Amino acid sequence: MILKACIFDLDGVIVNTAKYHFLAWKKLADQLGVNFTHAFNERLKGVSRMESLETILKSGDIILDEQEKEELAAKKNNWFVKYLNNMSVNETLPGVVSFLDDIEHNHIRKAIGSASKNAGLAIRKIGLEDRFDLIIDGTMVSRAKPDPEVFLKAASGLGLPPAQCLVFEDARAGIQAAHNGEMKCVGVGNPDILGEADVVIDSFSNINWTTILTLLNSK
Ligand code: B16
Ligand code: MG
Repeated sequence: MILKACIFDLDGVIVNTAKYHFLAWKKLADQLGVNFTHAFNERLKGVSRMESLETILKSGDIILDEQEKEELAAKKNNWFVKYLNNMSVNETLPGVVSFLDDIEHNHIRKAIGSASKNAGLAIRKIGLEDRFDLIIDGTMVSRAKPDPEVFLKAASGLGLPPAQCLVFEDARAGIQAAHNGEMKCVGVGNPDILGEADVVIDSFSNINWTTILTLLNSK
């Protein structure tokens, strides 16, 4: 099947908003007296805001009602949005812009498939809002990754069958979402964590479309 589009996760693939999610969750976890480490944060990558909060509360054996949970989620989000607003274009991850240029040159279409309800703001802050044909974010889906909804919506928005779309993901839940949607997936990051992906790259530095096709074909 000939690939005609790339669907990019946002956080950890296009921009390192993960460090801001970490700082904001850590602040909340500290207030709740819950131990919060980078290893724990790994489990929240690609996972929705409410599910992330539930995971933190569970690890601290904290039981709250819905309204209290909404308040905590809003608190975390306010901190996170403050970090996003201070972001600049140079926080785009290495090699991303030249990879986008190269796939454009190869007539490959581009979409964002992100769980984040703040995806639009993050993309604007790094000045890439005009580089994507389509953005599907957390405000447009009702089921979180590993459900494939976000990527299937991106494929159908592009007017393509899933098999013609290649997903780029930095989180296990996202790789599983791509596979659940019958799409191939390139893991971006640590191969020890992303071993389920079809191929793994450590970043987009020195990666072009030919490299990706070669890696996929050598599988
Ligand atoms: P928000 P992605 C995900 O973005 C993040 O990886 C995850 O840590 C976050 O909880 C989720 O978005 C929701 O974000 O609170 O901004 O709606 O990796 O799917 O681009
Ligand atoms: Mg991600």
